[in-house]
Amino acid sequence: MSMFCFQCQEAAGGKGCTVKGVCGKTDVVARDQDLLIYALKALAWAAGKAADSGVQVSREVGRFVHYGLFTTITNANFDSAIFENAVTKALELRDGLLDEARSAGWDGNGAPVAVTWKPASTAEYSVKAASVGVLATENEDVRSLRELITYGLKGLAAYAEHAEKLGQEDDALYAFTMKALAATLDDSLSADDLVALTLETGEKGVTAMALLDGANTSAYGNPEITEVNIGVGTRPGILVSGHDLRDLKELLEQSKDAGIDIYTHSEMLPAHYYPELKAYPHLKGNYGSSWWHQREEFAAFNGPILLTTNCIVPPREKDNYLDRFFTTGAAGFPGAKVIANRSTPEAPKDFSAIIEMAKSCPAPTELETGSIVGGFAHAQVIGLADKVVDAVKSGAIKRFFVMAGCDGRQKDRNYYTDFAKALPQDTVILTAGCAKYRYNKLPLGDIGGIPRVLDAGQCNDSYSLAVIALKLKEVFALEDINELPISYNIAWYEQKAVIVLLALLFLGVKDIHLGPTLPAFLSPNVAKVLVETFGIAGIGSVEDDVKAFMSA
Ligand code: SF4
Ligand code: SF3
Repeated sequence: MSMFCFQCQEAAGGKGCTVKGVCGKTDVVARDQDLLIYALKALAWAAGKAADSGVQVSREVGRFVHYGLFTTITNANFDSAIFENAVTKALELRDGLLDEARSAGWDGNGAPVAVTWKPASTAEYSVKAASVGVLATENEDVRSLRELITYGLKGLAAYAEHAEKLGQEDDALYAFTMKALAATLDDSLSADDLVALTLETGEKGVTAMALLDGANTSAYGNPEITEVNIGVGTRPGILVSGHDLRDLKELLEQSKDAGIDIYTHSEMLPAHYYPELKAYPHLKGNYGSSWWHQREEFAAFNGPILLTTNCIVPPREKDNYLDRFFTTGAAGFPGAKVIANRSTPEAPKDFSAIIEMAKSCPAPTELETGSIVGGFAHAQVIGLADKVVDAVKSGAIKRFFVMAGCDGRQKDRNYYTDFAKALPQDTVILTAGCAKYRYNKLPLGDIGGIPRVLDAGQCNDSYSLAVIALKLKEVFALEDINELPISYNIAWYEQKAVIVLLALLFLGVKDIHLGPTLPAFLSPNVAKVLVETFGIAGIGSVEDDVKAFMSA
């Protein structure tokens, strides 16, 4: 075994990747990531100790921890050099905080091994990295809970980082991330303590998603119903993927007179729903489908591609687009061109290199024509509340299905397309995240003008779906969110979906079905707790599941 990773739904054999990631992560990068997580935990512990000693821990530390966690999300970053630099910085910050804690009176006792580890050179990183991965925790239930918390924190960190880029921060989130990371080093915590911390992670996940929702909507307006073109124009274009709306906004601004068009891919589709973004006439449309279709779709796009976050499918030598593949922020791939980070929080990034390249490229090859409709985030849906409530009262809408989450490349994900097709005509799908690509181009029709697929936006906009559910609970004067005619059939892939799941559990949502497979990182006992306490279940056959949901 040259690595071990089981953080995503595509973990090899449903157990874990041990030689090379199914995602394309090498054993070297896997170990780099293990070491970075270890160093971040040590940093978090040191920050806690410093704070307990009365030291003011700067926001810089919280920002760095969130950035570091974000880089280790599945498919975000494949660049060893980035991880090595981040480990060095984490250790420097750790040691600075420990010094401050000592000066403030800490006696230096009680530090776990991660906090006392001092490599003489970066060459020692690889030796250490081999011994600090997830399997270093021997008890499988403790390991399972520690990883569940860590993966939830990765998702939380990603959302908080996007909000930070838009100038919205919450010190309580930084403090929580550090408390929870440090807790994963604490051998004195019981399984019950860790279960409680898991739920608290869900609570803070709601806070992070709300923070990001506020950041996005205050910067770009409330998403509104929008028809998005899925065809192409005749001008060259830049294709933007990932979740970072500020990157897109700055690129739109800098390219508006360049004679090129900007297209979105995968999780960037919901950018079209924001008034301030769709106001740019050269935001031309959405090209292609979800993240895992990248190789074919990027090849056909003909122009430069910008990955602002996960999910990256590693380009191969034979792929013709490596020389027009750009990353920025937490995303990275060795050999890709990099758009440098902001020199100050206010200064825009400089997109001139990618814009210049686009000008000399051919226009995108047409993949399809037509349009899709989205923009059903909370403000828009609540604006339609009367119509929706009437449709429920009259029986025109019998049930809503929350089908948020991720897409992935496994064949059994056809389940979600078949499920959407098999749902009765008097049901409506509420979606967010790239899971939508399994059914957002199907002719599913509408119910009295309400489309049968309501897309709220990116995976973090699952928050919108929770706000909508809470609003309906209020309108129908119900005691419990679970009394609503809403079923949850969620698809997951990476760790942002983990925080979405934990957030829904914190909000009291029961009987969530999670697929296409349950996480490999859930030990049988931890899975049992989730099943018995929250009614979490996997998926079965489309026919059985539709029947069971409709009779719930
Ligand atoms: Fe395997 Fe997923 Fe880890 Fe990649 S992120 S190495 S596919 S478990
Ligand atoms: Fe998709 Fe990666 Fe998760 Fe953001 S882009 S939902 S998989």
